[in-house]
Amino acid sequence: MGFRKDFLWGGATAANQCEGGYNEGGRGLANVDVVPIGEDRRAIITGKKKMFEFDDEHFYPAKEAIDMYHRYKEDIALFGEMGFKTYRLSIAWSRIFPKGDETEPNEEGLKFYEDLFKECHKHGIEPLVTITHFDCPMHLIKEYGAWRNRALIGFYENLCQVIFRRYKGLVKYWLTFNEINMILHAPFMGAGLYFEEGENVEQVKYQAAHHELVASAIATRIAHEVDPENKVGCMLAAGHYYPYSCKPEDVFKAQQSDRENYFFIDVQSRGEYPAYALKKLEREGIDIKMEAEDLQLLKENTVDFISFSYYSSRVVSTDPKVNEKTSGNLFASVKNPYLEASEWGWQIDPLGLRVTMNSLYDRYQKPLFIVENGLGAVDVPDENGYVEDDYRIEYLAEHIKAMKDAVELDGVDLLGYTTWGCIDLVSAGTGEMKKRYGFIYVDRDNEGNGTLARSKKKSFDWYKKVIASNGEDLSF
Ligand code: BGP
Repeated sequence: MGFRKDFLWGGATAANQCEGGYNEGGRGLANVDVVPIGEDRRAIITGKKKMFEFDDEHFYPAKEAIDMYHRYKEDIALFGEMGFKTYRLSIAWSRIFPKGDETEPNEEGLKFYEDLFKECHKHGIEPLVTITHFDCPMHLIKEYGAWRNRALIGFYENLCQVIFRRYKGLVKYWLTFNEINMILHAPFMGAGLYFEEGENVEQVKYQAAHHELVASAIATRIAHEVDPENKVGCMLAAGHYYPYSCKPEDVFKAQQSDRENYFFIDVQSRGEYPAYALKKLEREGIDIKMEAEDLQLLKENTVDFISFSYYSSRVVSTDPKVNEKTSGNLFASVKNPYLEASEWGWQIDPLGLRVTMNSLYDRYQKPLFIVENGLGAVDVPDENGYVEDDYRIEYLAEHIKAMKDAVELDGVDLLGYTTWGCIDLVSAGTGEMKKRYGFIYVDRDNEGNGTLARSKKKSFDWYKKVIASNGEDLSF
């Protein structure tokens, strides 16, 4: 009973939110670099406001982030001390191909990740690598219009050819696109899409999504060709939709809303466009241009496992009077009156994790991997940088209990669990440092002040114990 013996406990980060070193080692500029903190951020990440370069009025937190580019050895040692079995990180595309369309990769970038993966293995940690976590080289955005252009498939394929070969034997778990459904909610941050005046936004998003889906299938094919040991997963920003009431219209709306997100995973896992999606595209006049080989590529190269992020469930209603909204992971949702919320308004629903796991497992019948979950909170460190973060421990313990129920009582096959932001890092949604998720505190504030020193929070030792007991001991 309990979690599998080889359960992959660990934590997750993304290159742009922790590395910094944005112009070092030959790295090129990417969309994720030019999204500032502040009130313009939302318009920029959704592709409504153009920001293709740095300007003097804004602060860009990803430039330096938490400087993991220079400090990864120290950080990985701390992950090792907690007993991590896996560490989820992403490759910055523009470190390997600074502009994105070169034929030869940048050796310095390749070497950086090779050293980092070796460092992980030194501590008995299996890397879990996201090939793209929101990043797209700026040159591909300016010259090609990012993922709206089919040429991106070829550039992504080059990236995959290079990294699968170079890291053979060092990496075996891969995710093709982080939160692939984010293209609908944050198209500039998620896929480099900026919309020109008068452009059919839905048409562009779904065409770009098709390109990503084909690219994901090609990546899966190459990964399996290069090393049959490779395991490739898709990655969904998950969170089951609840109907606000049992009114049939609400229930139907909840099902429709889930499908907006499942669409991507249906293609990546089942290998074809689902009937409901084809009907929707037809109804809305969205015409996706495909090449002859696309459907076969999708069919023949489905993913090995389903990974997802989970922070909260979501709620929909058809009643205009039920309109109190809540924030959460860039998805609009009606406020759930039964749930508490984090300081950022994200509602807390551990049982929703079990519901979400069951929905995904019922639908795909493939192993699941929870690759993001956690509580973004304000931490107040003492003079030694120690934080008594009982609120975070409580959040994680409740979610681990729920996932254990899904495994033990419902029979869901779960490969692992990596908490989001295992070390404090820059928030994707807001650009803040103040919104912290880590077991490790990083001395840096929203304005970029601080020594960048690392210190352990109370949750550090707690998680260490959780891992050592394979999820049996959640006490604190
Ligand atoms: C997910 C992203 C992560 C991460 C997380 C938390 O959508 O994959 O990159 O940041 O959400 O969100 P935030 O940073 O906005 O709190």
